[in-house]
Amino acid sequence: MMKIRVLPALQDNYMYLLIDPVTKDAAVVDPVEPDKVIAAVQEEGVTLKTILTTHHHWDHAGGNTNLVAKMKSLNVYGGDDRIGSLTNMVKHGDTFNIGNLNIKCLATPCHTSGHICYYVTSSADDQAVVFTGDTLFLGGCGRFFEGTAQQMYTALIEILGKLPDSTQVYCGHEYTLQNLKFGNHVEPNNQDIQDKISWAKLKREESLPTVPSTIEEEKKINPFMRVNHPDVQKFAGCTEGVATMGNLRQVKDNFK
Ligand code: GBP
Ligand code: ZN
Repeated sequence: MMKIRVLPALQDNYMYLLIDPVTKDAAVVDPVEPDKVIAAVQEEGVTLKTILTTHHHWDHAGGNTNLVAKMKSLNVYGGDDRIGSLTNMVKHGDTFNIGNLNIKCLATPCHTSGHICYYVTSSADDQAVVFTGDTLFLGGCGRFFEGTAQQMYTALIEILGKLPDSTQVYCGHEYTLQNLKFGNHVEPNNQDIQDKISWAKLKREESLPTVPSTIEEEKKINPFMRVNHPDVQKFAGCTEGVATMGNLRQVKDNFK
């Protein structure tokens, strides 16, 4: 049992309020606009105890210091000492609780060297979600600012790709339509991508978020999670996954 409020911020960022409905304890992921977070916390009648920071980029971590000043005694988790007001430096495999919710830190260096994804499970049922920041987007992945194709391969295929298929994916930006357009360029015969484009267009016309997806769905529609698929390798002109990852990222960096 857990509740997640999607809080759109800036141009296309997402902040998330994560609530344990039993204890009313809450955490917020990447609170770049503190006033919107405080309004949601008041509406929900919950106690905000924790900030979960995915990475140090200002559009994710840039609200930490202001929110800490306004709310006091917040624990600020993250995996990079460039994160403002950090109190709890975490590493791969670290776990802690928000009320009855269990959080597991997954280190996914590449977009930035200190990037952390947060995998959340509830002890009351088998619901699981993952907050993926700028590592995994719906239908895409983050640029490799501070890492390599091997590192993104490890993140997407070996770590996130091995979470249960039903895990819900909440990412850091609304890039879904641009990503799917690239996916369709890579795999013009992938019907799942075409169906998701139609669905995402309807959502965005109503100004609704396209999050969450699931790990199962990403494996069907996200070219960066499909680098071991023959069609994707053929597009990339490669015969194995890591080189395919590198090629796809290079092509996407220049894709309009
Ligand atoms: C778009 O709008 O479609 N392609 C984007 C352009 C994450 S934000 C913006 C863009 O490059 N976004 C970044 C990204 O990784 N996109 C994936 C992709 O293009 O496929 N950011 O705000 C970006 O990380 C940032 C902040 C970067 C501080 C560097 C610093 Br330093
Ligand atoms: Zn970023």
